[in-house]
Amino acid sequence: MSAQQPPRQNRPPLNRPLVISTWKHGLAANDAAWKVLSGGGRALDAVEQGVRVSESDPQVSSVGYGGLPDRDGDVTLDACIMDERGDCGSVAFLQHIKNPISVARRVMEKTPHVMLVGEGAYEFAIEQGFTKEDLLTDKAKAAWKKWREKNEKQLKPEINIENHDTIGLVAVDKKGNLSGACTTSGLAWKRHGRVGDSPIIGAGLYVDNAVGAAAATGMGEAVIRAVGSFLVVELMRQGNSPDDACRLATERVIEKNRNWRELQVGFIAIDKQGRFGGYCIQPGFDYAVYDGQDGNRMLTPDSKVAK
Ligand code: SD4
Repeated sequence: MSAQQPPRQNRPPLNRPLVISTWKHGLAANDAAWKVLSGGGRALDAVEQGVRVSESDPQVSSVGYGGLPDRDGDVTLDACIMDERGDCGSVAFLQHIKNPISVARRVMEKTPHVMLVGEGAYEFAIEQGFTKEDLLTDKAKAAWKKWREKNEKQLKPEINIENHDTIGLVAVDKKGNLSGACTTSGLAWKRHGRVGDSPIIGAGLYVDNAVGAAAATGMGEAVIRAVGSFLVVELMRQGNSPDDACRLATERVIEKNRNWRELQVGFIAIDKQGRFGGYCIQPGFDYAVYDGQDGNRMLTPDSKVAK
């Protein structure tokens, strides 16, 4: 028997379209994604339009413009996108481009590659008509200066504070097609050149149109060790609900990371029917859900560490 989907009799009614995304700024991203989805648009367009809102918002301090810089004061961005056909594109360690998700989409659509990094990703973006911009806002620069004065050597981010705000957003459209996007400036004060989970297909994001889609947020190194988002989707393929799949994948992250008590990881997931869920290690993570039944709202998932 194929392990592609849970048995037909167990399938709930369809809840489509649907979009969910990480953290509070997910509400605004969902709004933009919903405009595309409610008009009958493609999930791929919805996820790109959604996360572009967070990337362009200088108040969101871990994504795109306004993101906190690395320890040298440079804003370096990671992003990836994946569609219902399993096509995907990614950029990592990209500087000076405000909307890395759209560069990732161009990598997917205009090149034979999946991932471009650093200077090569930047040159590709310029070639594609993106403009060079200074992404370090005065606010982010001031925070960086303060961090340097306070503790130049310490790189341990404060849980839910200095390492949050990555946006992972996954959607299913009216036709039942799934897509996802993930974009971040990564851990604040990271070493120059560090790449996290967010641009890595399978770690920060994974989509399988036969099953579901998942995205991760939190300490990227911990997510990569467990290939977190791929694992969530595989657990749904085995019949687990999105909530259970996120919980079981978080348990795996815990198994693979001895220092799990000191870090945050959170997952969100949807399945093809439009069920959704999330789970995290530490309390403090929440996610935004937009569907036709209840509109756009924040939900708090269960966590390993009690609230
Ligand atoms: C990273 N996963 O670069 C990202 C950070 C993050 O919410 O998710 N913050 O490790």
